[in-house]
Amino acid sequence: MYKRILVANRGEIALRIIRACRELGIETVAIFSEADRGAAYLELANEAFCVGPPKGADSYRKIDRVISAAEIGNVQAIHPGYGFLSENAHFNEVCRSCNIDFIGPTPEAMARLGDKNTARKLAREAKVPVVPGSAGLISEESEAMRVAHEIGFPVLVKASAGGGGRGMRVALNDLALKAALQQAAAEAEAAFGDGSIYLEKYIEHPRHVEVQVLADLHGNAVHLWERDCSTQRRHQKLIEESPSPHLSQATRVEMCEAAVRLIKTAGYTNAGTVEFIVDGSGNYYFIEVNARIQVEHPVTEMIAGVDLIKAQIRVASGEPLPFQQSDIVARGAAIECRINAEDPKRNFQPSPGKITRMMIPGGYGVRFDSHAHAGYTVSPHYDSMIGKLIVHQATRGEAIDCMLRALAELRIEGIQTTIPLYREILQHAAFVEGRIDTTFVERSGLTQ
Ligand code: MV4
Repeated sequence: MYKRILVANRGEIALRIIRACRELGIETVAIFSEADRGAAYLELANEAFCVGPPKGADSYRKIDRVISAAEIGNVQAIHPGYGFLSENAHFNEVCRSCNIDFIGPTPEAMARLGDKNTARKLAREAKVPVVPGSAGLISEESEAMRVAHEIGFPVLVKASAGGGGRGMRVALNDLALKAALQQAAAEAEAAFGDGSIYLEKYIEHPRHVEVQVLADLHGNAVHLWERDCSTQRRHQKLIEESPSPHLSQATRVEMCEAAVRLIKTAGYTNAGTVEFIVDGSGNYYFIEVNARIQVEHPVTEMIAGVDLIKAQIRVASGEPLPFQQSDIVARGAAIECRINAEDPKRNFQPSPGKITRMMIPGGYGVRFDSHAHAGYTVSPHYDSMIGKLIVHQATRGEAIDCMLRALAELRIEGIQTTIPLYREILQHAAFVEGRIDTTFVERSGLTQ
């Protein structure tokens, strides 16, 4: 096991990783930008280095500075958290060349799955259902037309380098498809320096269901069941839950087993998420792999009873998985609300500033993962998430009641937050009945 690791992140996930390390008896080296100087969680690390000015691009994303901190800090491994350098295959490779373990998949597996077209090919190879569409990349307009007529409109043009909804265009007919091809390619070229595109049938009103997977360096891989992340707005997840409501047990098992086949085929190790969309008839289709620990991992930890961060560190250091698939039993229902410093009444405008008062909920089945506290100043330089409220109860109904109670206890004063929105969503008939898809929030009128 490692003696000392560097946490290449900030905020709640840095705190979450430091806590796991402390329990494992591992020392931690933290990094911070000038905007995070003096942050409370830095006190919990054994050492902390400033890596630059407030902007993420000038600090947490700067490979040379992060590696310098790792070298001076004398660590054996780096945990990248989520965002920043977490899915950067080049950084992953630099770690390897510096003899520092990257706590995540290999650079090769990361690059293979980071490219959506390659990931789709691997899925087909693993007999994992993909959305009907082009066999590979589209290079000719005529080819796109042919595929579109074969699968039928509406179609979706996707950027191979994209993800999380960037570089996607829906087309309803030939004329719109011509424009969509140009726009998606141009957007992807500008954003990722790679204008490669492919085509899929557009699935309307899909649910977003993702499968948590975990694999060691000895060929063992398991899934830890699914999370439903359909309750989102403009590709920003709001609420995540497990199990996914209205998913049949047969489909759930099939999907989770498909996810394991895919990561085995890809030679993927460590923790990852296999994303699917599920249509109104319960058909599921692979869309992409997230090669990192995700924000919503606590939902899975609660229902599966596995500390995913500790598991990541253990498997990265070479330990075999301490359990097999049959040991991973899903128990009860868990829900997470992302608490953001945003004003839902003003189009989710960021609301940075000083938290003057904060009261944290507790009680049976309540967990609050946050780096914020009374007196903490939310910086305008980063993602506006200031905490995650997670509940775990025997049933979904009880989890909703528990979340409403916990949200009523949670007081954050001095800034605007998304807390009031969650109280409305959790009482909305469609949510209560589990009739959620990726269009639910926007159609509900709750965010107008
Ligand atoms: C789709 C789709 C419908 N049909 N693919 C959006 C982000 C990226 N992960 C994939 N996404 C979608 N792919 C086909 N063929 C609808 C979405 C989508 C979506 C997916 C997951 C979560 C939220 C979403 C919101 C809008 C659209």
